Amino acid sequence: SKGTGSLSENAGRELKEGEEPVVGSAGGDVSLKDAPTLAFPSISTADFQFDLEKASDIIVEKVAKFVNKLGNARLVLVDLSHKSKILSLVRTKASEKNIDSNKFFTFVGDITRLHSERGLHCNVIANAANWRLKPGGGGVNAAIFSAGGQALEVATKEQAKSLLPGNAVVVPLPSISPLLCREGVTHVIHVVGPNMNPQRPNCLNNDYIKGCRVLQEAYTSLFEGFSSIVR
Ligand code: AR6
Repeated sequence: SKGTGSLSENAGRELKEGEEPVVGSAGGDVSLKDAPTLAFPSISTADFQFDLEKASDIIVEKVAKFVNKLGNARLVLVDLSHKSKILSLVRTKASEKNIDSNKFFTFVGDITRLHSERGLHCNVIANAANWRLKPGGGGVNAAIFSAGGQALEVATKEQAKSLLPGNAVVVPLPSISPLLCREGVTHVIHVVGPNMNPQRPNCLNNDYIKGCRVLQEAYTSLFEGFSSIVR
């Protein structure tokens, strides 16, 4: 049922998790599936142990600020499970702010397999990276570097050697990367968020004044990076 149907079929109905919005337009049914789309994970909220309430406030605030500056482009917050707490917090807060659900929605799936397994085409994906921009470490970083192959590692090194928390770097993918061949992902944007995990570098020791500022900067850098690709 994904990617089919017209506006009239879908009108008045809430989109479920894992479902794509579909709209009609004058002259026939036109799916939004080819609109430029950024899929991004919730930065810092798993391995980096950032507070979910605070993170969800920041995600919704930054999405609200950017979503209407991106033309027809879409922003999609992704997580692995239907039980994801961050997805449900963000959904609630986004609907309270009346954010257009055609332009921003949540989606359940592996961010490295959204097209092949879930039928959602995202031309850009974001990574919750580490400051060394190195593979491994678990979470979405391990998944993206593994799916991107050697080509992603090489392309990343060409753009930056390291990244401070709050910053993002846009990496164009070479055509040999499986993320491009299989998933149609043309760019990965690495983002380093604030870290509250004492076992990881640059721990902020629960300083949420600084932490929130760094997370806000991280999403600003991410959405500005996406905007530079879309333009
Ligand atoms: N697809 C979609 N979402 C995912 C996936 C996936 N394959 N894997 C995890 N998530 P995390 P952080 C979600 O821990 O907290 C690494 O070791 C996950 O459920 O990946 O910023 C790096 O090297 C959560 O909602 O990132 C860094 O050192 C979100 O992605 C450190 O972890 C982010 O979780 C960064 O930690």
